Amino acid sequence: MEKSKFDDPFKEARQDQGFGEMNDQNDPVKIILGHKDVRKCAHNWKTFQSGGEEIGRIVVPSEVHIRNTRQIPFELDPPKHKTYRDLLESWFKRPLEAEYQAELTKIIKEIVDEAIAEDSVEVVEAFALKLQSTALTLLLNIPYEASELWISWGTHVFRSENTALDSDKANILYDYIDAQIDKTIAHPDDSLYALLLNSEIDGRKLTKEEVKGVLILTFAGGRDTVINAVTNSIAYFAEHQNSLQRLREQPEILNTAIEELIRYFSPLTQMGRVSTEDTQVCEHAVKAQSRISMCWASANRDERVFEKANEVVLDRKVNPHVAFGFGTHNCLGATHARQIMKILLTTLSDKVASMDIIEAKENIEDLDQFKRKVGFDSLRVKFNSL
Ligand code: HEM
Ligand code: EMZ
Repeated sequence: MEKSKFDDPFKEARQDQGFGEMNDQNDPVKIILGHKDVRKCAHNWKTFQSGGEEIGRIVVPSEVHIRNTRQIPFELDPPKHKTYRDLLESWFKRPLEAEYQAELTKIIKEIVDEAIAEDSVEVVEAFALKLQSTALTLLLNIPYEASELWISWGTHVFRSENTALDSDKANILYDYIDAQIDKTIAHPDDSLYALLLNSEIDGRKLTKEEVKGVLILTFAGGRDTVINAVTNSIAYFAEHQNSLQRLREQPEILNTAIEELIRYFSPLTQMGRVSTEDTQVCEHAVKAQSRISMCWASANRDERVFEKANEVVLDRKVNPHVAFGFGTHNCLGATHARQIMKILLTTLSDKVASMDIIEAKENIEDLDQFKRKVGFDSLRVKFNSL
């Protein structure tokens, strides 16, 4: 059995009725599975809201019991959403700058060289978490050393092994961000914290709580997703040595290959919304104030949209995947995530001849009706130098 294979557990339900159901902490979720329906719901922010009263309820599993800070701009709807998003847009485009890419290349080369020098590496902790955390220092524009503490937190910020939601762990992140905000007020610098503390909305400064909301989202939203994208890519190229060779010989397919890997892995399985009115999805009633979710992972395997949907086609020509979301809330961190993937794949194809998987423990998400592999709890790999 290939370790890098990610099955589509949604196929039958998607074809039969277009949705599935999950009893998440006694607050059920109707999981929308088809590509067209997912895009329709994501587009319809008036009916399917992100910014409802109950903070954390749009996340599946729901975070209402572990979080009372609103994540910004994620848990806001238009027109408010745009005012905050406009503050962030150009900062999150910095990964397109040459200097940023040079720094990121340095970081990634060092991690790959280290991996080659070892007999074998546990990729999730020693490679992907390290890469994600050190790269995040660039996005926040703070010293590299800050990443050491984040790495010590382990891969998840809201979860620990066997606990989907761990409030003690979440509090470590919240307290840390509070302290960083106070530190930046006392000693202003050029970080994302400082940018936000100096920003104004509707003629007033952002509150500390709002700044905290942006930072929690940046830490949480960009953590597991990047770790899974990186780890799953290593597993894929370990088992498809020819594909690594192909990237070496045909670097012009690199961007297309990245989109395809992101489609295939869909590192964020789903995201929810709360309905503002009695309505219908897939000819099924949805009551006001109930939850739906858009299953990006299922939409990305919809056979009506993607030929050979369950295969990785590195040079796939048309690829309208929704792994980074769709419409209003499309991923703000996508530029950063794509640069990480681009530099990682280039560096691997430059330096690594092949990789051998020695041991793998899969990470399976439990969505009641569906069990979905999203990545690995651990993946031990031997990197063979070119
Ligand atoms: C939004 C996926 C990396 C920050 C989203 C959404 C998806 C997604 C599907 C839409 C959520 C919705 O519609 O409610 C991913 C994937 C990633 C990734 C697959 C990696 C491969 C990152 C990174 C960051 C980040 C690295 C930042 C450090 C955000 C933010 C939003 C968002 C701030 C909310 C945007 C808004 O509400 O306007 N992401 N993400 N993401 N993501 Fe990502
Ligand atoms: C939230 C979410 C953001 C949530 C765009 O997605 O990512 C999840 O991993 C977090 O648990 O709090 O940040």
